Order: sequence, then C-alpha cells, then structure tokens
Amino acid sequence: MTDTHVTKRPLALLGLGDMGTALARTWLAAGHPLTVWNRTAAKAEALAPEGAAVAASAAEAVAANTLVVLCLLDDASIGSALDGVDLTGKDLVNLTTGTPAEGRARAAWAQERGARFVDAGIMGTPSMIGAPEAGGYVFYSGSRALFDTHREVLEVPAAARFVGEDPGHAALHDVALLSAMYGLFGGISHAYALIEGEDIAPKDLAPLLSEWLGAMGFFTGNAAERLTSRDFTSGVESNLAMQVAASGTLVRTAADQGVSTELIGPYLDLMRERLEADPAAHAGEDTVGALTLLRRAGR
Ligand code: FVH
Repeated sequence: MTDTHVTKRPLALLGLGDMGTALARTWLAAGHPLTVWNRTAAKAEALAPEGAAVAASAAEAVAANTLVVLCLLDDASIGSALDGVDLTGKDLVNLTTGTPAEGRARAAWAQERGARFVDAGIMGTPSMIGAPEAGGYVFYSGSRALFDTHREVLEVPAAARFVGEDPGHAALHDVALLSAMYGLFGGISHAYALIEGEDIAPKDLAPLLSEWLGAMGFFTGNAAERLTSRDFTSGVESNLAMQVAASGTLVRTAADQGVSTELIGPYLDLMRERLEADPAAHAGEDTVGALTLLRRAGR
C-alpha cells in the first residue's frame, strides 16, 4: 500500500493565532483531516483552501472529532471557548501556555466532563513548527494512555517529550526552561549595556559572549548534581567567599559605566546572603549552595 492510501487520524484544532495556524498547516500538509475553529472566523476560513474543514462553533469542531487540540491565548480562553460544550469521550490536548496549577485544574475539569486530558508546553516559535531541524519540541504530561494513542499525530508539528502523568509537569518544565532563558537574556543585556558608548562593537562582543556562555554551561549539570547530593563543598574551584568579593568589581564597574545592576544584582545578593548567614560554613562552598535560599517558606 502506498502512503497515499494510509488513512491519517482526524483531529480538531481550536485556536488559530500565530502558533495555531502554524500547527494547522503542518497537519494539513501531512494529510491529516483537520477541523478548525477560531473565535475570529476569518482565520479559520483562510485555511479552507489548504483543506481544513471550518467549523461554525467550537462545539461543532469538538463533536466531529475524538482528538481535540487547544491552542488558545491563555487558560481563561479555554473556559470561554468550551463553556457548555459536550466533552464526553473526547481526548483533549492543551497546547495553551499555562501554569502547573492551571494544567492540574484543567485535567480535573476535563475528567469531570468525561474527557481524557494531556497538558503541554511548546518549546519553540511558530517558524520552528514543522521544521525538525530548528530543534523545537513540545513537553506533554497527563494521561499516558491518551498520549500513546495520539503520539504519531502529535509528533507531526514538533517532537514530543512526555514528562509524566502529573498534568502540571509539562507546564512546570516549560516555565523552568523559559525562566532560565530570561535569566540568560538578562545577563546578556547587562553585558551589552556595559560596552555601550565604548569603542567595542556589539557584533565583536557577540561571539565572545556565545563562547563564554557555552563554556559556563557546565553549571547546569554541576547544580543538578549538588542539589541532589546536597554536597556544596567537594571539588570547588571558585568558592563563594571569592565570588562575593569579586562581585564588588562587577557592581563598581556597572556604576562607573552608568549601568543599573537591576538584572544581575539579585543573583549577586543571593550569594552574599548565603555567605553572611554563616561565613565559616559557607565560604568554601560552590555558588550552588545559594540556590537553597530561593525556596520561600510555605511551599
Ligand atoms: N507564538 C509564540 O511564539 C509562542 C511559542 C510558545 C507557545 N506560545 C503559546 O501558544 C498559545 C497560542 O499562541 P499564539 O502565538 O497563537 O497567540 P495569538 O496569536 O495571540 O493567538 C491567540 C489565540 O487565542 C484566541 N483567543 C484569545 N482569547 C480567546 C477567547 N476568550 N476565546 C476564544 N479564543 C480566544 C485567539 O482568537 P482570535 O483573537 O483570533 O479571535 C487566537 O486564536 C499561547 O498560549 C502562547 O503563550 C506561543
């Protein structure tokens, strides 16, 4: 049998913003029968020439399919799109960005309505969808049975990584990676601010920054090992006391260059807080020990 005779699984997609439209196009191009619905109908109608079946309502799109994918703005828009829609027997896959708590609450909400549920976090931008070479992928968590049933369909737009049956864990992975990304953006922004007005072109600093950040990438694995073993002192090359002393150079240089330390200051403050809490105990530690201060009481 040739590929053209293989029946591709049908699905519905609710939400055709930038991301939803990119997803829709990959499923259509791969030959999956796709029903689309969008609050603003024109975005759904634009996909009809590419083979999409346009539903007049979210209820109509859901009724016509077992697999229903959501790619809406936020959790509240899911509530408004699916209010009163019969979800009995449906498999809901939520690609809408949300918090872990929202993922768990949506899973309970879906279960109460007789649906299976998987939450997801997209690690990529619309141009990375349907472009495996771009390296984008999607975290999924929740019903393993649902994921296994639909894995092939879900992997059409981007690679899939299932991270467990807790429906909050896809969002938690998503937010952890995005939070690390913003820390990185903050550090890079500070570095460029320092050289502004000097005879150093940003394009000349760029490769040096990339190379240095690549070399410092070891911190990810180092932190994971120390946070697991709770050993913050063995094999330390750059101890906390030295780093706190050296951080004064960073702060004074920023002041001399007329640059705010608001982006890097909180991390330097955390190291100092750890050292000052008990200098004898913490001076020889790796900076990873300071991360233990981040968890606030009550959680
Ligand atoms: N675009 C990106 O780079 C990121 C990559 C990582 C994942 N995010 C998340 O994906 C979700 C959708 O993002 P998007 O880029 O498609 O967002 P928009 O283009 O703004 O489209 C939003 C869609 O949601 C519909 N919508 C909004 N409010 C409601 C509502 N109350 N009821 C029903 N639908 C609603 C909106 O409809 P319309 O404005 O066209 O009528 C769009 O279809 C998102 O969670 C990102 O965080 C994207």
